[in-house]
Amino acid sequence: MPPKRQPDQSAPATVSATGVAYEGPEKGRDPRAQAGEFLTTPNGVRIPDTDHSLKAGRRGPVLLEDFHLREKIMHFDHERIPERVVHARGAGAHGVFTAYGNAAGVTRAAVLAEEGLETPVFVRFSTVLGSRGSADTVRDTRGFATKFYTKEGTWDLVGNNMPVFFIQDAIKFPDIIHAGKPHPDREIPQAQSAHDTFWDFVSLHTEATHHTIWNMSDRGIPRSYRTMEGFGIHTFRLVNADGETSLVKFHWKPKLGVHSLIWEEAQIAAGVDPDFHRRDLADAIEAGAYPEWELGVQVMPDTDEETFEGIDLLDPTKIVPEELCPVQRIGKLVLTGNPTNYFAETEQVAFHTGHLVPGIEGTNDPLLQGRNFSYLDTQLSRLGGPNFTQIPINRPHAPVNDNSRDGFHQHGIPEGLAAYKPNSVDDDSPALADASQAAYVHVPRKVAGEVVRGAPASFDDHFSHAALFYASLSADEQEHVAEAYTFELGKVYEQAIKERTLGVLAKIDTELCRAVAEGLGLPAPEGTPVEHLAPSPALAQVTGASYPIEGRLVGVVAGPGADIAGVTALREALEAEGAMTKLIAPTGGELSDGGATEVVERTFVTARSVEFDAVVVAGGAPKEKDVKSVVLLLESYRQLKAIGAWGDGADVLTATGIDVDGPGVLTADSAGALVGDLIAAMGKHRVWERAPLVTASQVPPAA
Ligand code: HDE
Repeated sequence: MPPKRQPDQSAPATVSATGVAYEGPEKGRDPRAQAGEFLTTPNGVRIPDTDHSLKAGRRGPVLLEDFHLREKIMHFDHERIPERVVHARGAGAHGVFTAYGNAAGVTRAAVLAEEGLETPVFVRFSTVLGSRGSADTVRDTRGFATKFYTKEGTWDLVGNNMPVFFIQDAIKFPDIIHAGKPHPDREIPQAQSAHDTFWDFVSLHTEATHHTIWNMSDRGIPRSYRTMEGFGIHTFRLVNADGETSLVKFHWKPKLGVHSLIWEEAQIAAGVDPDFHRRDLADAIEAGAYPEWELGVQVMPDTDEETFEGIDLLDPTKIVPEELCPVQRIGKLVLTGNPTNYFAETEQVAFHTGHLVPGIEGTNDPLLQGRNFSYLDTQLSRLGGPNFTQIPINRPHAPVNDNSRDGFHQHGIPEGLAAYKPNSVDDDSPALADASQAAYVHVPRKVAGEVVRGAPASFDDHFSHAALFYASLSADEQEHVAEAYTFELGKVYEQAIKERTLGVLAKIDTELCRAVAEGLGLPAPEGTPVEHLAPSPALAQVTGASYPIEGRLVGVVAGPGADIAGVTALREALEAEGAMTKLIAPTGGELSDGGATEVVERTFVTARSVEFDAVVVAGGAPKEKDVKSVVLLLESYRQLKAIGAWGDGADVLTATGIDVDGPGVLTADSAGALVGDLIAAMGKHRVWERAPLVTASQVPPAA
């Protein structure tokens, strides 16, 4: 038992951070929220006037004794904390993870092994390169970090939406990040990889090739955080109740499928809605379209070589194709709640690869080993001291009894005298647990070898998995990869960097190299493609499969005189599928056709194609061509969205220049007759058949 307080000892009263009794939400209010009806100082003194400083006379100097002025300004001056060095831009959500129980054979961790066990979680999605205020939709890797508040302690799975990383050893992290961040002289470009230093580094440091081609693929511009896969990247070691170990890779599989933006959308959204992904996540949760993923594991034998089918499991630039080792689904994550306060939760959450629970261990992957140092270290400067696990969003949901004391922002009031072990004055409390009492006992591992700065020979293969990835993509996706390289390298000034990168592409795929070289106006080096494993269909995302349309957004163009009853019918039918609509009209207000009334949520001024997954023109919509609605429709058509119209709404499409018989252009007599086809088309995410008609490729076709 923990030591008891001595009879002569008192401690501060148990009041919350905002001065009210800490005994759980009272009358529906959280005691940590601001309390009382009056404006006060941080010490609870009520304030009669917060608009004027205390002065010696109305025209006189301000007095130093104005404690309200000084407290107010002092706090404001210190509102910002250092942003994350990487992954500064993010969005978070609360949720629940439920274990299926089928992982009990491979791990003793209750969070994964105990059938039906529900564990609360907080997830933070992020971009990597940009600052806190940068745009969501830039081409970049996305972070996918999950904090599981398990009953055996906190477990963080700090992953990305891509299964590999730029570097094989943590010691290179400052190099890749310095190369990717804005140039140090002018601090541009923000949140971009399309600049000289990034391509300089990745073309010289060719172990980055595999991660770079993922960034250049559609995975670099996700449609939504809800439509991304997640990966633990490193190989982890799971330990079961009998002490048996396996090597595993973690995967998050989104219920809605893996979908991306089109590059044009990503660029427009960065301007017209820089909060695109943040808004999408929050709106979906608010609408009850709770984002869902299944957690999967690839389970591989724990052998001395730490390889699987010849693939080095300690090399974070390599994948294990799902066709060679299937992903077994072991639990479900559902995000059910938006944060109440961005700073308190999403900004202050602190993840750490060393936050592990019994049954889950790391491996000797040199990237993971370095991360285990970095994440603790960074919180010291970011969160101002060693007590960051006491911040509400970081608090474990398991009892804590460590012998750590003091430090900045200590919120605990530890009792007893002996913050050391062994002790006799507090009966040797706290006790040590053994494995049967859920202690974290590391699996004994042999470590031997010479002290060297070096890597195993298998780490020298920098190209075969990049080539495997490219060969596994659909034709549409391959074209996007060629366009992305052409765009990014087109922004590079130094010719030598472009040429060196073409040399890298020549090793991946001859046609890819040719297309990019032609787009850049440079000669293509001779193709020297490396051998690779058989293509892995699981890596492609344009597959023809259909997915639920939960959280998708349909723009409905209407105006005075339109069929508003039809708009209502369409909205209700889509809402029944978990999708949402926004009514677009020339001006704001409400539209009514005598019976039904609908609120206009976007005007021709505020609507833009990128916001919508499909655009539908209502019967009776205005026929005079407003240039902004023409842009909306033409952009949506070019971005391969489903386009629909009912009644004489089809005339608006025709007047805009959209062929009503073209692929993915749906017309019907009434809204009700349109909805089925619309849902089916949106379930495919894009009208890929339209691509050859509209996507003016930056890359010239093969001669
Ligand atoms: Fe991170 N990384 N990282 N990283 N990382 C951080 O931690 C670091 C790496 C990832 O939403 C930092 O709290 C090093 C791989 C995510 O709060 C920092 C290395 C992967 C997040 C840090 C890596 C990641 C971070 C910055 C090379 C995918 C955001 C602030 C060894 C598996 C977490 C912070 C959040 C954040 C260091 C490489 C994912 C500086 C040294 C590989 C999702 O500690």
